[in-house]
Amino acid sequence: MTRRCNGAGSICRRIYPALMIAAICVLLIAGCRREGAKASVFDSTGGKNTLSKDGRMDWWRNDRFGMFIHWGLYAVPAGEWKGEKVSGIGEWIMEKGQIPVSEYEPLAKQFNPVKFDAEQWVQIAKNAGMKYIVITSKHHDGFCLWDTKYTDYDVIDATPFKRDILGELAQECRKQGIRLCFYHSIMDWHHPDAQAPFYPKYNDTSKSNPNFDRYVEYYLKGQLKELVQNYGPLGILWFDGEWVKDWTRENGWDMFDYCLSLQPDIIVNNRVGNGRQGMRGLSKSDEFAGDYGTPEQEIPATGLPGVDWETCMTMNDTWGYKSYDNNWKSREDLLHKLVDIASKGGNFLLNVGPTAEGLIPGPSVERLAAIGEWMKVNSESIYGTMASPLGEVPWGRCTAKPGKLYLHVFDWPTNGKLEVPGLKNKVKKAYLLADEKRAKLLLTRTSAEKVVITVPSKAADPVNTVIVLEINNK
Ligand code: FHN
Repeated sequence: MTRRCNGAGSICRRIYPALMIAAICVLLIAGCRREGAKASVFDSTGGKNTLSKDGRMDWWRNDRFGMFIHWGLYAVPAGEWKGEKVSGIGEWIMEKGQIPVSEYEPLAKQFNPVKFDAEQWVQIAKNAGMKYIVITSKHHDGFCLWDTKYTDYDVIDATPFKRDILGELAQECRKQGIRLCFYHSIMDWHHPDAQAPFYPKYNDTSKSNPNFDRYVEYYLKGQLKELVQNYGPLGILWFDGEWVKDWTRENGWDMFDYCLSLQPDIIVNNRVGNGRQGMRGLSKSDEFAGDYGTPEQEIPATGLPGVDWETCMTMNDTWGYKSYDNNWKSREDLLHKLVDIASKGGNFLLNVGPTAEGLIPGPSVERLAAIGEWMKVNSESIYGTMASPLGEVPWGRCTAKPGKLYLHVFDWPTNGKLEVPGLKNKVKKAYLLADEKRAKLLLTRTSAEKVVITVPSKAADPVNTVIVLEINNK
């Protein structure tokens, strides 16, 4: 494959030295600015950015629920290589299978997802109650799902499909009022200035690439600018793969400022910085760039007051499509996770891994539809809510708004008496959220800290029935 401008052309040799000097200056400034800006936490673009962090985060804190989409060439082998199953998450087949670039690249010729329908995908997300979509513009394998001028290793130049997937999604998201966001990998197993030379261990974090800064300044930043300018405004730039040895804390701040310079109200996750504490996902401190923490495949045990976080999770055991991974979480479990996360003040980014044909797997569609049925009745108890002010409750979870508590009852009391511990506030009224008449439920205060609600013998929804309490704020 003739590579265009990703590290070999003559023009590059002339502009690179200038770029290098620019890069060093930027990093030096970033370094000393960081010292100065510690106090202002994450809003540090020196006045360039009119919106405060709170201003930028407002929609995100309200919306609570998004769709993660891992899609790319790895959907073609779907977990198998040369007839052998390859263990691990599907999108890592190039690394787990130790596949050379020369053997992996030709997958592009087989990538022809004729059943891809942006309208249907966005509709599936919207019907589930999801308010934003984060799709892999480029994952670790380096393949680009849009028409980029920085390489031919993209859906337009390298595949028979030749349709601008991100362009079609951007249009549909605008039409259906869903915020489009891009996942973008800092680690790149295809780019010669990034981790391609580390073959067969592309993910070798002990290795460094002397040309990595060139990759950052020219390729990574160039493509991010393309994505924001061609498909924006975007909601979030969701970075990943920041654990490579060459990515520094300064790189993180520099990239954070760069993203805000491209779009002042954009949100950038904490994987732009390299302070993430593993799968726990929160940054070690505010020394590291990023607007919010990203726990992966796990939910914090308790709420994290004052911390913005978003748990990302698979529905089975893989992010990218694997034909034989059918270890699907139940719809009940997924709904309980959404409520558990909201009750702790977090967002839920739930993943789908479409097939190489362009279809979201059936079991994912079913589960999202089921969550959507519940959200149609109960979304008031998720959007715009805050973490529960109550401690642990034995029957489920609680979310809150000023003057209101939403009791999410997973285990309906067989005796028709729901005990609510830890509630000192005066309760003015209790009713079932699903009851349009909002008929009053009988309330009894049994102690300074406990009220008992008399409820119907049968739960309106066995998975989660919501009772609303109208309370005095103090
Ligand atoms: O390596 C990736 C993985 O493929 C997937 O994209 C997840 C999603 O958050 N992030 C990384 C693992 O932490």
